[in-house]
Amino acid sequence: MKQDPQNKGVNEHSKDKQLDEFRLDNSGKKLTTNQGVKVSEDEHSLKAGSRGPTLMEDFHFREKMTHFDHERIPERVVHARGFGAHGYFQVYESMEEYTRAKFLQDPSVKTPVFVRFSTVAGSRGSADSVRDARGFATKFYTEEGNYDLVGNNIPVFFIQDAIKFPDLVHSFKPEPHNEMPQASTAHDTFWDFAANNTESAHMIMWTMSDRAIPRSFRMMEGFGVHTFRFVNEQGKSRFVKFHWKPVLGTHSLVFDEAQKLAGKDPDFHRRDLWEAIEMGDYPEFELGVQMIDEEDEFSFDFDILDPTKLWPEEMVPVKIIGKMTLNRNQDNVFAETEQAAFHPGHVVPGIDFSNDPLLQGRLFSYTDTQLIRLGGPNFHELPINRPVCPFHNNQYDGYNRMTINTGPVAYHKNSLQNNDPSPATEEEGGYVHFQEKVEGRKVRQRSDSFKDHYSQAKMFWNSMSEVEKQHMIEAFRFEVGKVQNKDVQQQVVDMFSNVDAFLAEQIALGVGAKVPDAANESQVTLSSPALSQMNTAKSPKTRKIAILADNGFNYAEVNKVMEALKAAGITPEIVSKNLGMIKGDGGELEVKKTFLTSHSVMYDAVYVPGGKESIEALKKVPQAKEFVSEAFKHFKTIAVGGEGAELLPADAMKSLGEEGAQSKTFSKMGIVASRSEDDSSSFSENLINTIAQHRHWERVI
Ligand code: HDD
Repeated sequence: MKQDPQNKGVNEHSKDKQLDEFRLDNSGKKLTTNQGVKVSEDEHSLKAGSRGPTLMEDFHFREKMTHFDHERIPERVVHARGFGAHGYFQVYESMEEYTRAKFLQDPSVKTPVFVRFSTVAGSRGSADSVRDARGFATKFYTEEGNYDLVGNNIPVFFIQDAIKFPDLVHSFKPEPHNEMPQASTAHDTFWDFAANNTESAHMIMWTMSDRAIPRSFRMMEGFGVHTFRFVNEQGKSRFVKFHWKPVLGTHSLVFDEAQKLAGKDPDFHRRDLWEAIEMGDYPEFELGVQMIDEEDEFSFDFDILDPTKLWPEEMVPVKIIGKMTLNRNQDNVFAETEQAAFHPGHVVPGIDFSNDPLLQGRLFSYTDTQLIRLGGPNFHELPINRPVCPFHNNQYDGYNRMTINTGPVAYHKNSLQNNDPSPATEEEGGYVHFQEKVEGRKVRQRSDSFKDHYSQAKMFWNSMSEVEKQHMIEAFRFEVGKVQNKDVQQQVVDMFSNVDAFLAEQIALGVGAKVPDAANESQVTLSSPALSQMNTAKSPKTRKIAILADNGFNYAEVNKVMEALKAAGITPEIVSKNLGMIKGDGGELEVKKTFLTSHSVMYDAVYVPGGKESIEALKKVPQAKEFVSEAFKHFKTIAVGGEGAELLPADAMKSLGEEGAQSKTFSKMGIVASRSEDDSSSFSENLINTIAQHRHWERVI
């Protein structure tokens, strides 16, 4: 690969270094106006007498108030609520055979990235844990310019043509007459849209699945959704789909938990991301690509340009090509997360577009939306959006222009400046669009090959485990159950009878609709094991466990278990009635949260250590019992040491049966118990392995 000497040297720190030029630290500084004049007083406006009117000449008051009055910018029309983090991307081995993109060539290069995760439907202040797709937008600051991979955690989309995007969004946003409901598709207009635009069936299957309630941004997949192109140095093109695979595996909340979290901690996902990075548990995602040769464009029973279709991984394997590590929290959410402007049209040489009609429309929409949101055409100059390589062109002026372009020439071609800035040849790194041959009549039509709306929806259903299917049925019943219009409910049930008769019947029973004719269901038997979260990677790392204790707890036991948990990368937190220190026999520990400031839904597991006095105290606190029973209900790991078993809810004892009541030590259905002193190391080991399982669906609830 030829290197452009001008741009050489992009590394992991390039963006951070650039951002540093814009950082402003107020500590130890005197207060000034925006003009730099020191302010002598900031408590009182300038008045004619201490009880008199405020004077117009008070420039400090005027400036302070005016700035405040203009502090808000429009939130994103979709994906308004989001949170970002910095990091870097590194390719595992050169992808030269497939693409000329320089950031995919050299395994020693760390390309800086900024990622913004988001929900789609809710306003900027809405809750993190709602049922929704999640945005997963990555800006790679490469030596050849910014490359944005603007994807979701779901590999398909609701619609096939961008012209329907405003309709889709109007249907899922709060209804215009009463602005309800917030951040939810559980209302008439969305399901009316769905039933009348049946191409949405496949993505709805995903949004009704556990994928739409992720445990963490760190534990969800990302997908570029569309088919793009890789183009190599020789000009050979291949169709490509992009995947992000979380190293920690893909895990979800349960719906009841997600709903409670929306109230208990609306910032659950951003807090989780922030804290993980602060603690050095850097989120990692591997980048995968699926590639299809040009010659095989028509070899599949779906159209590869149709964004409502995925390429089953078992059919087109995902080649893992590199890893992204998020290792730095942002300094200022407005300046970075809020002002970040992503665009699927921000590509670099070696990455090109396909004719997917959804992608084609997106290529218009993203710049257009930044013009209103960020107030003009110079948003590329905002620190977070600046490329780390130089940029030169004749696009001058406009609101908030920051560069000072020198000289009289702002046009091409010119002789006054030797034609500079001059276009680069392909060899010099100039972007040359792939020369796809296209011909056709101007028509407002969709290809017949986009007409199958149900086969992959059925494949998704076939791929789910029984537990996942049950969750989907409940999600459908919840969402469609909130629809007021009976007709719409029936239409939805009828629509999904084209997917699966049992699913449609279950929705119908739940919402009191007519059970449709089973004859319509899709006959597809294909399944894709990669779609089930049951088959994901499992790890105890970065999980959080609450330790419920009070004075008199078994210090030796807790200490030993805590050490083992920490060594396994699990974060234990003591939860008790009051903050401060609690005393055990042999030592004391600090309480991090109380039953008021925390809740079972904020943890992956709960552990109640032994200690007679401690357990007696906990038994008197209703929230302590609720903590454990909620953990049981949400299929989480529960550990009890010694007398701690007395806090196990009746349901747990019932499902444990005889064994639970009798044996001293066991690990069953996600409940780990130790009633003897001498088995504490196997207890810790069992506990760690049990936490790694994420949830324990074998429990009867
Ligand atoms: Fe979009 C934002 C992802 C279809 C128009 N979109 C936005 C964001 C993500 C996506 C992750 C937030 C970026 C950020 O964090 O700032 N959008 C998708 C995916 C789609 C998709 C994966 C389908 C495959 N989007 C789509 C279509 C259109 C848009 C068809 C319009 C034709 N999307 C927008 C937008 C937004 C946006 C209105 C709102 C804020 C922004 O762009 O910057 O232009």
